[in-house]
Amino acid sequence: MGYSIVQKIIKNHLLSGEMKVGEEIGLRIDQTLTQDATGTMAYLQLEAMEIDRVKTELSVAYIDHNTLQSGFENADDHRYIQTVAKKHGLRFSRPGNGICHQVHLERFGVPGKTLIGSDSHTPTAGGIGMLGMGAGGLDVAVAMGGGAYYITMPKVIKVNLIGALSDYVGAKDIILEVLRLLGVKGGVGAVIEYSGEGVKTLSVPQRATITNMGAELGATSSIFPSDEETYKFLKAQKREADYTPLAPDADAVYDAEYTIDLSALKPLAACPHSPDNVKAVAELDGMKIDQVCIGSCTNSSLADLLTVAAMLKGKTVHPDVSLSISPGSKQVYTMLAECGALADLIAAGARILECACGPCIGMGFSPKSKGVSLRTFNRNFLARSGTADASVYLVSPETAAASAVAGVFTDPTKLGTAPKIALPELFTINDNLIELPASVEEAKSLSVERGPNIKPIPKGEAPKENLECELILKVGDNITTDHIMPAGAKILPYRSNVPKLSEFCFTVCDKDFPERAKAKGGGIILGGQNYGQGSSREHAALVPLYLGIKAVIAKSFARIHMANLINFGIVPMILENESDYDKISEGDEIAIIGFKEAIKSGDKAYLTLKKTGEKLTLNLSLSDRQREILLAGGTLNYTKLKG
Ligand code: MIC
Ligand code: SF4
Repeated sequence: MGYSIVQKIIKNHLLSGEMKVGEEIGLRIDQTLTQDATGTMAYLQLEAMEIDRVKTELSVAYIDHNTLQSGFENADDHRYIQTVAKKHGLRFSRPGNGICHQVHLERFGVPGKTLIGSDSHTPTAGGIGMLGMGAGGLDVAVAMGGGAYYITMPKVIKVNLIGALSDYVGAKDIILEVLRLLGVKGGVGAVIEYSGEGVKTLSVPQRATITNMGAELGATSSIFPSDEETYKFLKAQKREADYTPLAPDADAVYDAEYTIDLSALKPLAACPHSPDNVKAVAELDGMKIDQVCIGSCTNSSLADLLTVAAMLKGKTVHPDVSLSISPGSKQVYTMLAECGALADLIAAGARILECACGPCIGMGFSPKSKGVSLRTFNRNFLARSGTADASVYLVSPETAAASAVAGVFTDPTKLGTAPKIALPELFTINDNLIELPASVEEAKSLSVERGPNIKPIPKGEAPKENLECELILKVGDNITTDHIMPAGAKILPYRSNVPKLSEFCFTVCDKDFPERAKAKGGGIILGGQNYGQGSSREHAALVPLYLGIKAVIAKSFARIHMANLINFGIVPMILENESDYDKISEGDEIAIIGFKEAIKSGDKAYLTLKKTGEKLTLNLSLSDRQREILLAGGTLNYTKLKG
């Protein structure tokens, strides 16, 4: 039996375990990336593990999330990351250089290699045939120290692309179609591999839009073959030496297969508040809108923004609409300026923001009350925009531009023939905002700068024999890390300050949660399906740990969040019978007798509901390594014990 692309990469990087779907495997990681909102924690953990020098082929620390700097906090974090990077052997991408995934694709990604990043959209690198995976900061720190990264051997889902996109239909519409087909849980435990004749018609930036939003499917990663288009892209970046062709074997076997006819696709939109709530733009046509935001790691490439500029040229953004544009990288921004497209955007009334995440993570540009916002981003979770009652729709740059001018939701295919965008054979390359690390010798005398906002990381504790506490919070299906630990301009400055951050934990669902958790000294949380989907932020585990949460029970967990819970010693348990969910109410006193023993060796634990005496069965689907970590009270303690 032949191998798929992802199986080939895994085979070349396998450090432990067997390549059997569902088994835990350890992978050698060639490259890592961090961004600043998760980076401070990752580097504090790197320091705590006493790793002097990174052992990867390449590690890059990006500053792209917390760039508002409305107080000293972000600037302190930036300086900490800059000094820690220099000392420990990492490249540092300065603020202003762009969004981590866009810059990594342009300047560092290599087909066939592995990359983990403390950001869930790290699979963007799959656009050039690299196996990119999102991870918690602690896992990234371990990989920087040369340790393995553990995942469960994924299934491989093949998405066969046939035909070619019509005018005004974009790569975003392809991934929205995949989301419509598979849903936000549809990729859990799987890597999505794209193949078929249609692949050849897509450029690397288009492919990267698709692999980027594989995160919204819950997939471990998404990947495209490495072919002539990949070569063309790398050559344009003067990196053709990094090219290797990559294709599946002719007899590769897949766990599932879907076919999408690109020629039949129409513009799509993900409606509030989930990326899989997909409708045709034609159905929404005419709906009044208030805001359009173009950018984010999904759709901020040169090709995307040249398309938008061509559509806006000579026009004016509708008076009732506010349009923001954030270029993905300094390279994109520079090239837009060089060819005059930037002037067209400015003339049309676009509000140009710096090349960073910006409104995507709620850093400014919150819509008006009950506002309708069209965004080329990847997430439209409740309140993520900063306005809880706003309606956020995820759309392509083509739909965004057409709607910005019309003032209403507009199907761009109505506009006739689309402008033809020619990409240059050579991009403008200037890596002057990427600072190189100090030499081993120089590094010895360098010190790391730590501002007062950087507070110690809470420590996990070994579990007690029995767990007796209150079910302190009950939530529904598809709870995102934006519910657990919201972001946005007010909260993000405290990413390095867990005590302060704890004041916001779960407030999207229940504004009294932080106070209640503090008053009761913690407890257990009950969730539904796909608990913890979305971002890789380990704060969604660290903050509950700080508030005394010992375990989370759910119908199912999202991959990265489950790994983060284990890393910080919070025990994830799965309801054996999903219908038991209805038997437990918030405020119930519960007991799990033999809790520690179950973690040590059991597949099951038994929860007694004190109000009725009824016993419910919980599954502990853990590897031996994960059991040891939980028994030690988290990965930091575990690493210390292992010496
Ligand atoms: C996001 O898109 O939610 C983020 C902000 O990039 C997160 C990381 C974070 O919370 O810092 C992600 O996707 O992992
Ligand atoms: Fe930044 Fe948004 Fe991409 Fe997250 S999804 S990395 S916040 S641009």
